[in-house]
Amino acid sequence: MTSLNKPRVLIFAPVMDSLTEKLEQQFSIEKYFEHDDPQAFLAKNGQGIVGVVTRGDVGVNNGVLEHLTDLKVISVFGVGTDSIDLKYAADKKIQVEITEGVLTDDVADMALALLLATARNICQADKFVRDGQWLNGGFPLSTKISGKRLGIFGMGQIGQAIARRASGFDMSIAYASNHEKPELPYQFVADIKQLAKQVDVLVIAVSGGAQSAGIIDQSIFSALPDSAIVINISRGSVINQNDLIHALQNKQIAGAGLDVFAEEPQVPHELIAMPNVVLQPHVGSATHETRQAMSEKVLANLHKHLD
Ligand code: 8YV
Repeated sequence: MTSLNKPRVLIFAPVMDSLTEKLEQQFSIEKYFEHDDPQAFLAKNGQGIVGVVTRGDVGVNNGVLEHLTDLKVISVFGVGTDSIDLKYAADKKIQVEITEGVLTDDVADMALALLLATARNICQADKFVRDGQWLNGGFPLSTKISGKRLGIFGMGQIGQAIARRASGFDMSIAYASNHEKPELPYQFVADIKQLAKQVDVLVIAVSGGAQSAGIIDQSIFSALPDSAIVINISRGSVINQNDLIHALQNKQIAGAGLDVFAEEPQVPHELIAMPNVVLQPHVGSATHETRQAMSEKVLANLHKHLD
């Protein structure tokens, strides 16, 4: 196919170089972020663009979509659709495809890594050795995780993968979710506040978006025991970040492990200053293997609708 008759695809947000190269080979590509005035470019050239590629953490806004009158598919590099207006897409008969399934393991692994790192002070202890402090005496005691009570907010694929891993640590598992999944061997607690009252660790694994925005707020932090650890691998928007900072500063909870934040890549200095908080730069799915699988899925999802 010459570039003239290849389907036209807009890359809305930068993706991995290797994926960009494949997109350039297989489609006629426009890069939104490379135009000085991308809206003017789209107003003139948006017609005929049939595919959009974007990232889960970025999505795409309606101001862009309204110029793409021939759009058939938005192929998301990720599983989050919280930054896409799904109703608008459905009304315009635009398919929204995600890289479902392939990042579940990595994100669940990250949840456990954050949990262990936070409870066992892994980052602080690493620094302790590197700084030569061990020569002056031992490192303070940390908190046991095996056998503790885990609460998972959100029992989709990622929540379930976290539960399976935590079972290997002999943790008792309860969850709050839109609805009970009776086929799962975990305790369902209808109310997130009730769940908070009965756990040692709360892991946020629910989808982002309006329906979950700010649900983990002061009322949940007060319900958790003051020894509790909160882990978030889903979206920063689910936690009221100011309430989290307040809860940590006032020792309402013992620590937090966070891969996601309210306004990435901005991380509040209060969180950076706290040694009982482990911070990651939204890398839950960021392994070579998974990003490769995600790339392949992004391409397959485009071809499914455009070939
Ligand atoms: C990715 C994500 O980090 O799946 C999602 O929605 O947020 C992450 O897996 C992101 O989409 C790539 O930048």
